[in-house]
Amino acid sequence: MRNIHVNQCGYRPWDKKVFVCRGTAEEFQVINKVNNEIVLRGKMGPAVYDQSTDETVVRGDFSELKTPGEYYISVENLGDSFSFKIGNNVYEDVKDGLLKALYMQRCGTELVESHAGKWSHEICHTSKGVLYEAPEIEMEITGGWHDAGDYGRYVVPAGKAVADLLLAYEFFPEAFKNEINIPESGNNLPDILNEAKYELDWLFKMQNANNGGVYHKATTQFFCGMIMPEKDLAPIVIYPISSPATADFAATMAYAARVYEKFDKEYSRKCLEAAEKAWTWLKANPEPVLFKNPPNMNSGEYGDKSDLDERYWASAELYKTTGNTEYHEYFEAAFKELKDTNSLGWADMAGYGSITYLFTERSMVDSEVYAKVKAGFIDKARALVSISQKDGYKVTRLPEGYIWGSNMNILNNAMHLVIADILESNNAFIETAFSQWNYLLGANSLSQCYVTGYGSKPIMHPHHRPSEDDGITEPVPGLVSGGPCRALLDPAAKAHCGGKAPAKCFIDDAESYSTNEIAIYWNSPAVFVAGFVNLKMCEFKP
Ligand code: G3I
Ligand code: 9MR
Ligand code: ZN
Repeated sequence: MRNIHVNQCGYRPWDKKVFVCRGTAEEFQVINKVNNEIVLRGKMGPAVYDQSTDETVVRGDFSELKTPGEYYISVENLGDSFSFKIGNNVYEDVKDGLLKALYMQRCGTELVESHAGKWSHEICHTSKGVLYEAPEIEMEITGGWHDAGDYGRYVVPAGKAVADLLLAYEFFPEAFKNEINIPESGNNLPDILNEAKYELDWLFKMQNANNGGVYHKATTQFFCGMIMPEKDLAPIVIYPISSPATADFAATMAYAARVYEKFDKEYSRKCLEAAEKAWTWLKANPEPVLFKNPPNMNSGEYGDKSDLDERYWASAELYKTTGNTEYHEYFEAAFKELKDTNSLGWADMAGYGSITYLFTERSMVDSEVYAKVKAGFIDKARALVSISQKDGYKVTRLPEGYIWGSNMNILNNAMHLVIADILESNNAFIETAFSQWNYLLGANSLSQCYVTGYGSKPIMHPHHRPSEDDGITEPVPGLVSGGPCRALLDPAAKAHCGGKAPAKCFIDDAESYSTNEIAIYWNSPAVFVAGFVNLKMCEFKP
């Protein structure tokens, strides 16, 4: 077991470079991997107790070392770290891989070898879906991404995943110039928008053409076994319309209408029309229509307690896109009612509404409301910094924050911090965002790189059906694992993680869906953060 934890994808020459060490020590050495020469000696910081891992840790800072090369860190009595690179482009491959992983989740299409390499597979889920409430009615609903390790397709998490990609593109267009070898590469759209469009094209099909409401999900009745998608032939059921799904849809489509406008006016118009139609349904259904799994079935629920945050987000997007004051009025009223206006989780989407409002042309917004939204956003960023400063690994989560999909929450926090810095420049925001990135890629107490296919100790056994059944040793690359979940919610976690500290309740085992599944909306905030860390020094300061 390693004691010295680094970002296994490396560090850029100009960045602050921090590593974490379990145990106590006074000094560290950075050693050139090629000739084993010591290139830097440094002093460790003070020992701190980390609650989330129940460890005493020390941290070292080797920012001084800027020369590109391959190195490792060595500490007397505690051993060596994995080796890592210093270089300008150390995060480029992982950024492309994180985005490409969404292509690998595509449903209703063959993944051909020229794009998918050895992870190619046949076309899947081509049958029509039947309406849960009226099984005699069939609908064509092929396409979109498989949600996660399962093959369900759910509107709610799709909204978050697409929004993250659109934000990544809007904030960091320079970082997404590479073609990532998907079927559409080389057309007039950047690949990040090509990939998002694959999901948007499916989302259209989930809208009821008559009333504008959006069906919650399209899944088989029960999760299938660990089989390839083309072998999953059970009928696909389209579950009822819900208001969170409809509002997420309205928001996503209204947002897409803006982003695709300059590339394809017709598509943009279609997105806006669908968004407004969904809003019409929401107006006709002012009370929440929340989804709960009916009995005798077990695909993901994506249930919610409230839809106000989703409606708030939808109103922000529709207002920014159309300038129609009806949406502005809704937004202002919802802002007053909401308790949390900053979350970026799949069930708590208000943060997306706030971000959109904060980046709406100043002449369109109400300056008082704007100031309040902004103050709340910045306060949250400060609170995240303060949590991170007390954490041994600089994570922005308290011990109780290691829940199912904790890595998404950590990446969402990094997103929040990056955006907060754009609104109000603050080095602590950027440093803390970087610490979350470092954590994801190995600077954690398990020295685990939580992405498949990258780093020295990548995830090898995600709860991901294709990776389990394709007969290939390496899992599909670029997938973000959910990460530690203290609640031990699956048999493998119960068997292996009992008694462990929260941030250590993780097992790289395909059985452990509560700690080691993958999901499109865990990749998507990673794509955003990867966009940010791929900018050249200071490029992100507007
Ligand atoms: O929010 C509460 C928190 O307040 C509480 O302290 C904590 C204690 O455990 O629980 C938190 O709720 C958890 C919730 O996720 C947070 O988002 C629930 O316990 C936990 O069961 C729930 O897990 C969700 C899981 O589905 C089970 O429903 C995950 O968020 C969600 O990402 C996951 O999604 C699944 C789909 O259903 C099916 N497809 C795969 C996908 C990924 O695993
Ligand atoms: O594979 C399923 C995964 O996507 C879900 O997140 C998880 C919890 O809902 O359930 C997984 O499926 C398991 C099912 O719930 C129980 N039988 C075993 C299934 C896969 O191992
Ligand atoms: Zn499929």
